[in-house]
Amino acid sequence: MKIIFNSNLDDPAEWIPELKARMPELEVEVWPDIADPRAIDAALIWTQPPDGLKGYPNLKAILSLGAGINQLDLASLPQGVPLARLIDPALTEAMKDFCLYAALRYQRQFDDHAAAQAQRKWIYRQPRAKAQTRVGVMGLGELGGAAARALADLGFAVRGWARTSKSIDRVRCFTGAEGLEPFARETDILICLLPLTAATRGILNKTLFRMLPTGARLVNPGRGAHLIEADLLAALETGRIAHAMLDVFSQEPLPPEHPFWSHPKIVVTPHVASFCTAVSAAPVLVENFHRAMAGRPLLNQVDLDRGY
Ligand code: NDP
Ligand code: OXD
Repeated sequence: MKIIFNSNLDDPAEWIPELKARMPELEVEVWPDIADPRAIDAALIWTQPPDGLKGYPNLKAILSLGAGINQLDLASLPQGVPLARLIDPALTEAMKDFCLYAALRYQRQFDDHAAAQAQRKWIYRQPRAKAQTRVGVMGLGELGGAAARALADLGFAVRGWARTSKSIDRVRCFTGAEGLEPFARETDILICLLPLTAATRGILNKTLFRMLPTGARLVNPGRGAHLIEADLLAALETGRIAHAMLDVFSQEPLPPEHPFWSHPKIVVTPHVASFCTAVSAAPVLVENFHRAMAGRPLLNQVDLDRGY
């Protein structure tokens, strides 16, 4: 089996040995050094190569190097080739940890303590108990579902919102457009783990912010284009949103002149909420290479009509 590898984020020198250790017959060609596009069976990519994938007539699968797939420009992918996202246990674990960290950071008021320290002020205030701290998770899929469960295990009052109805132990679940307001009205810490689709683009906006209790916190490890940036800046100004942790941005890397960098109520992290490593991802990828060659459904296959 022969694949094309293309990524500006992932080093093929790390990935190829891990893949070949589990599948010695695998041949990997790194874009742009492709000898014969007709011989390529599958693509392992973060983004499409600049000349796209339509010139590879025998592709049996496209495997994303990310859990999100919006960076692939779905409309321009070759028709009829199955696409899979990359989900592995290490990625889910890291996202869970990020969400636990964010919720604890806000519940224990560490941002307030940092602001007080900058003014040499000793402000003793007891935090609200975890059970009284309402964390709302938008998106209850692989990552949002795992985060919601972990937050509930830690003792937070957890609510979740998804497109279709869900039943998760100790998580109050809300569904669809009509469920958004009741979900948001009692959410102190809002975590966005939605995929980026036409329906979710710009969903973190002033209408949603007005539904949240005054002083709510926003955590966005989803995608930058979920957020209307000007609406967040305005909500931070009025205090509707007290603080935000942003991991993803409409433009990445975030340009040096961007106001988020120096905003006192925003923490910026460089798309590190979660990550796959070659070691953790190789077993899932190799399983998908075998499935592609056998014409079987892929693990984590994307529903192209739904867009995620
Ligand atoms: P999944 O596809 O497993 O889950 C998506 C969830 O969002 C589902 O529960 C789905 O609802 C819900 N959803 C989708 N559309 C809507 C909608 N219109 N209204 C309400 N709910 C909706 O995705 P993952 O959990 O694996 O990943 C989520 C996102 O996290 C990725 O797409 C990516 O953007 C981001 N990510 C970020 C990383 C980082 O480091 N910052 C790392 C990895 C991922 P339903 O279940 O009803 O279909
Ligand atoms: C992502 C990833 O999709 O890092 O953001 O996997």
